[in-house]
Amino acid sequence: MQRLDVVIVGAGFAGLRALHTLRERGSAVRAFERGHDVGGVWYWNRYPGCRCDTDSVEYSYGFSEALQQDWGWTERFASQPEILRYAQHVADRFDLRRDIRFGVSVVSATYDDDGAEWTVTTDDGETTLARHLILCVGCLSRASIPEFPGRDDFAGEVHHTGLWPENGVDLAGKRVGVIGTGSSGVQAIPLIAQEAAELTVFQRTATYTVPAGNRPLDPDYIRRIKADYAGFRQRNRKMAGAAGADSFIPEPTSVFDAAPDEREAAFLKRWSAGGLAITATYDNLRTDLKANAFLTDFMRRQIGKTVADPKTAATLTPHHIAGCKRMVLDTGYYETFNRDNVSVVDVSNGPIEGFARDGLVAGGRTYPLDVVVFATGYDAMTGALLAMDIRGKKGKTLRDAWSEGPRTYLGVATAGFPNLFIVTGPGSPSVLTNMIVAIEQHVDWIASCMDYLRREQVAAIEAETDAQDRWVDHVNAAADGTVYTQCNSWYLGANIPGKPRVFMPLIGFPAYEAKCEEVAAAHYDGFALRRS
Ligand code: NA7
Repeated sequence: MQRLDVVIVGAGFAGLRALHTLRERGSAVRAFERGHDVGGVWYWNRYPGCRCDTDSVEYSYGFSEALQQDWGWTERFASQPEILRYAQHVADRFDLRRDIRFGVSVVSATYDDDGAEWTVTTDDGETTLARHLILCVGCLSRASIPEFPGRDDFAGEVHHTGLWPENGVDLAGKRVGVIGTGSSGVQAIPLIAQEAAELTVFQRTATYTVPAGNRPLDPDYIRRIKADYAGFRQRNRKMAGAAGADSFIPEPTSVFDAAPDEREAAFLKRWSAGGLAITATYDNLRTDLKANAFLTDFMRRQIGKTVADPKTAATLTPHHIAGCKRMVLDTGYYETFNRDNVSVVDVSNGPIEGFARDGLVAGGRTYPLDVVVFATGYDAMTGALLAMDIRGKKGKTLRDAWSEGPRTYLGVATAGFPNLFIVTGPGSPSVLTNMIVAIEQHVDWIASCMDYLRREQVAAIEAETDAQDRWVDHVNAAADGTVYTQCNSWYLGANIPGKPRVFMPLIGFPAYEAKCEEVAAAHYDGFALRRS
């Protein structure tokens, strides 16, 4: 049995960064990854049209000046193949693969209080001992596939966007059904429509989507960024979403003070520029519901301008307020519904009942299909963590500790589970920010914490229950009254039957980073430290 300083679960962007940083600082580290290569969500999400909705020059690591100077992004929003190539390049460049075991899943991790170490077991039966366990399993990595009856009887193919076959799916000449109109569905639908004979979109909730305005990157723009990449990263780090320093700066007026034509022009300018910066046109759109009503109204009106059939346009128009579910970026989404081979079925009132041998049944009607695509999302933020049997002090399971929703201190640690760190865990800004920035901030904080523990000869570090309770209250208070709590979303766990309704990410990135620094400077205030 191998004994290490650190076991990392996952070799996506978080796992790679943690492996590199901790190894550089002298720890014996090993990562376990269920995929057969690095990349995490970008390894698994191979569906047509998959791309990032954060600008590629920002959705990349900032820790190595040589890396950011050498790497060249080709598009404003990078596609999945390009992002995967980037992850592979990072793994090769920093020689990370030699400390990663691919194709194995961690099934359990058990903490031994006396020895202050974790025993980690993988699905091939191997066990590893480690002082620290770092969970880098991703916020949106545990696919959610509704259990519709009759699936085994269905004669056609079934795929989930997040588990897309590596060699693709041949959709030519087929009748395809897509269930779900979140980011994955909205990205895939225009491309599937071009390939399939017929496409039927099963929509439970209409989505707000903004034209991405994707384009090849201008070499002058790249040169400007690279001339001071560190400064660009620094400016982004001061933004609420840790991104958009060049594009998210709000208008200097409150939305209430802007005249109607000024407001319309401001929204239109950002709509035409593409990207999610429209949500930051005025700085109170996400926090003030009355202010948000202006954005909601603007976005609803854009749909009818593109979709030719008024009935289809009405079906595609959301009823909830803009930004309360995660906003989506698209390329040609609404235009797709003007094609003759595409139709949308509203299943909000007549839900999908199950599979028939030759298709899907919804609202009492059978829709004949050859391929069904589940674009039904993820058991977000906690799904991949709770899929493992994690046992802390006195054998308590993480599942029990979080039975009423996740409880963490700073989103990075949880009481009862010493020496366990979660990268971008629930209670941290994570999915409400540029994920790469959130990952790097967490990994650097954890690495400094481990240096401190070594220096001070601390065997075990554990979040204190009081500090954790205050933190959970803080996360809830930050979300109260904002647009995010006004509808059912995966932020709240509402997409998974039986999941506790708790707003999981923390709103407020720059302040969060300062708070983490403050905790570290105060000798890890809120954590109990047990000396060796
Ligand atoms: P999302 O955003 O969770 O979207 C899932 C979609 O699937 C959404 O439209 C759901 O409708 C729909 N859904 C889920 N279950 C059903 C059932 N049973 N019947 C009909 N429709 C259903 O997942 P994505 O993969 O698109 O995106 C995840 C994130 O990845 C995204 O936010 C980006 O951050 C990247 P609902 O809205 O729940 O009514």
